[in-house]
Amino acid sequence: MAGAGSSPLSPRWTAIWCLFAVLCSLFTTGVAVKENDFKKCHQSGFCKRNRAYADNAITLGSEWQAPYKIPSELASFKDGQFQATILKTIDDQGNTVRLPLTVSFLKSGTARVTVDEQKRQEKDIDLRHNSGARKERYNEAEDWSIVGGLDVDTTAKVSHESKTGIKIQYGPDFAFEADITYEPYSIQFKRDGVTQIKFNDRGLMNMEHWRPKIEKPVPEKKEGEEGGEEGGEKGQEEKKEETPEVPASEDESTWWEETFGGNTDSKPRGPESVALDITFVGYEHVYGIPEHAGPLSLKQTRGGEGNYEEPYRLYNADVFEYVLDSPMTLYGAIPFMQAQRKDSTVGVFWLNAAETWIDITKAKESKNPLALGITAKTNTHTHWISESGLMDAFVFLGPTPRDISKTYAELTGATAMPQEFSIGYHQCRWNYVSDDDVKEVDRKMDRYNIPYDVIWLDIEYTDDKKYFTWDGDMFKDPISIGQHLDAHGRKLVTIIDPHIKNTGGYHVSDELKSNSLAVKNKDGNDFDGWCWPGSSLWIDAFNPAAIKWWSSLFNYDKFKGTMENTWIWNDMNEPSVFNGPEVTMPKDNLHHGGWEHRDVHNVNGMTFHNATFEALLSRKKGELRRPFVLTRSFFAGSQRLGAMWTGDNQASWEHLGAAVPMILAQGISGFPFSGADVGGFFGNPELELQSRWYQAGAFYPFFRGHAHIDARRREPFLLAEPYRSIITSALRLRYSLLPAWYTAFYHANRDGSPIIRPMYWTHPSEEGGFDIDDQFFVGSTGLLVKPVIEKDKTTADIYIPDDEVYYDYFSYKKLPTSKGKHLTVEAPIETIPLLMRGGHIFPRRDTPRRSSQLMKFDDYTLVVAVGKNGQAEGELYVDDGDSFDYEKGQYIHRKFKLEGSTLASTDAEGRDTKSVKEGEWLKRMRDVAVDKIIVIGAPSSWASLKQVSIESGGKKTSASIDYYKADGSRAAFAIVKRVGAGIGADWTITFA
Ligand code: NBV
Repeated sequence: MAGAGSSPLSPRWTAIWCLFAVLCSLFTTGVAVKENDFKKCHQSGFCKRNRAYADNAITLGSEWQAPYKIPSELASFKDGQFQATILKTIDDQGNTVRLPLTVSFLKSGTARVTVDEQKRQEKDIDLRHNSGARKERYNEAEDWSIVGGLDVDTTAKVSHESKTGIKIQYGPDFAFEADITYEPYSIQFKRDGVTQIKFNDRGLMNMEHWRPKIEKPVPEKKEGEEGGEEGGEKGQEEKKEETPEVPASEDESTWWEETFGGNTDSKPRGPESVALDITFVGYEHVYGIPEHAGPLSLKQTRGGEGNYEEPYRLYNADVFEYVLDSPMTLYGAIPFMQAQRKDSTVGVFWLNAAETWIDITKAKESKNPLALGITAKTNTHTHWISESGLMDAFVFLGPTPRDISKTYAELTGATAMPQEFSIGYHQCRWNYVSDDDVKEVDRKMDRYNIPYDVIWLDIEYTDDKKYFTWDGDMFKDPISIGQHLDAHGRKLVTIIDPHIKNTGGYHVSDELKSNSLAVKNKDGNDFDGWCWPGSSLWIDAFNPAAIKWWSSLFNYDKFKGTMENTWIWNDMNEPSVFNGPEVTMPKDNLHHGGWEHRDVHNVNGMTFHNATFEALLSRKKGELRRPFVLTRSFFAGSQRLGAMWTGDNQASWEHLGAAVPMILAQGISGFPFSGADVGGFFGNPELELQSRWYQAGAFYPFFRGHAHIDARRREPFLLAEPYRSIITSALRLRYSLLPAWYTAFYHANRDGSPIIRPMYWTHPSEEGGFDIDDQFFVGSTGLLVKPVIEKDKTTADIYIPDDEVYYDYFSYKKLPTSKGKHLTVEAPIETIPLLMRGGHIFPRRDTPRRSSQLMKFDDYTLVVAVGKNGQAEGELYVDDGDSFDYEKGQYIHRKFKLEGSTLASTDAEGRDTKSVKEGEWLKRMRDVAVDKIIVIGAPSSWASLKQVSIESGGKKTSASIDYYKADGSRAAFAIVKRVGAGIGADWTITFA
């Protein structure tokens, strides 16, 4: 019988009904993304205007006069900074607008180019509609994104200066040069005298300056003509006919107001976009600017065969069932692009948090008729267009991908060292429905010996989608879940979304309102929108007071039912607003400090993620542990706060294939702790697909199985054989390689290197690998993975980037590889195509256990893949996986090296580890040893060995060795057992 709280008219029923209605509406249109819910460039006024501006400039060619110039008397260079005023000519009378320019040369060798608008700096503008918005251009993106690397290099020097321009040398050994031309304003960035990157070379720079609206007589409407600009096209084209003399870019119809999907944007500051053309000279490949579902090597966007018609868009959005191979926007945005040619990598970071579009075209440079036989090089032209904010771009001149990753990480920060459990396997679905359900899944995983670390609770655990509460009927005793999981080192993740049910008597909503910490609408009142809980408010995580308050909500005594092994998932933080324009917030909403949502949209998700991260740092006084927070929305810098996943994919082979390029793009864009829903979120994967997905997922930095509420249960133990065993093997493989993964995370944390690495990143000299995005190396382990992503496929063609030797991971076969060629390997359904590159040593833990915590003090196995020169090298990094004690030296970092007949372990940083005062964890690690060493490709001179000698700390011991001769294509290998050498100690093993 329905209780009083669940009568058909109760809020609970209303919410269920609304959820039902939303779900129905999602499904009635079939499974395709509602593409029409999202703008195309021509429906976004500023994108359309800037594309038109570009078309005009390009059509006019040499007749085009870019209106931006620097009078030499307004330019100066001092202490590593060039400062000038760019004058923008705005009419035939020669009137100008002043745009202050700063070019800063940073110690890292990065250059930063910032352009502002003087009138707006001085707040000398009028806002329409009595708006309470700020008058300046948004200049706080750096407060969220940048955490270092801004020190100016005061040694940067002028090498040439004249009335027409200035040349400034900077960077390592002054190998870099910025060549600034005054009229029209443009910059060339050179390395070793060769131009790499050009700003405004094509004259597409456009900074829409503030201007008052001058009311003009509205042309009379013809019958049948629509009012306003619903996405633009129709109204504009007809208007164009009436006023043919107005260039499309000066068409005012999108300046003062824009309507899309029934929502009108009041645009109190009128048009204010910033756009710039950036040319990568001699570069054919560009990568980055996630998040898009498409190839790693970005496509051209101005039409033509195989190209996109639309620019890449960055406007964080909750895109329902996204389409693949598309420049359409997704949940997160990192406006960072790198360009690659043989032996050279350069990059640009466009620091702007507003809606951004990027056009890409490639063109052969016209051939020099005198340079017979020399093929013309390709230039990649990009055109960056943002709706508002500063023009603020960082230029990286490489020359290697590693340099780019490192210098970008210096600015935006590196991947946080993860909670160790978080790189294990996560079991999620929407939803585990009760205490008992969770415990039952946990027991079954154990019954079938399937390792996993975390079980997740989606939105249904709450009472009526009121976060920080529990559905008391289904989750009667949430603490008992935490305790049950803790018994074998497992964790619980609960979802907390940014929309707060707008209802009285709910402490979160009451406090949010009474403290005025919610996002405001354009009139300054709390913005109310529709989301899972129905009518909702959104925490304004830009506000330091809101972060403080949010933090308090996570204290164990406040968020009852949670304990030390509870961690958090932030979803819907684009933010997703069901009844908002493009399923998000109106752009004229207001945030803390008076910034319009328009200015900050792409950083919004990161601010919420940040608030939750901060909250987990302060759950209990005296408890300081690394937070684990998964986010769906992100921006440059989000890597400091946790992991991301690629959102709502589908259980299809195509989506399986799309995941790796997306994860690779994340990695090279500084946010490598990423994964895709394994199995596919929507739909039901067939068994073969699910198995292949687990095999691929075992090599995602973030590895989580997840499923939609309507999808059938598919926990690995439910699967029929052989699939259950296939998936279990994939999971065990992941678990045995956790030490190698953790070491790869360490590298990401230290120098921003990707955790899984595409071919161009590891082999920047090999052009054949530049567009390969379906295989990758794991960190610096030399493990080369090529997931099978096609149905019924039982072979894999792997591109071999060099002439090292490669071994099959499972069979130890020495493969008949050849540099630059594809190698076909057998890949029946039980097998993951996985190779070991010769020359590497990687650590494993081979005892299968139920969770990573239970493996914490297990002994190690070292796998040595002997290189063609008979040598191999590798690393292990390990710490307590939970606290920040590693910052105080509480870690083990070893370097292993096989040279001739000795294998040695030394401190990778040359530290004298004896001087480190050992804490609890390090003390326990004293008893952890290298148990086994497997040497693949072991020299035949070892064949007669029965023993190896081990020397450590002055003590000599020995261990037995078994040697297996080469057998056909299988390489010779040797196994040393019961080595017993301390994992943290210096030792040498002699194979003689
Ligand atoms: O919270 C429910 C889902 C979640 O399972 C999924 O992972 C998110 O991407 N969430 C989106 C909201 C509803 C999606 C249809």
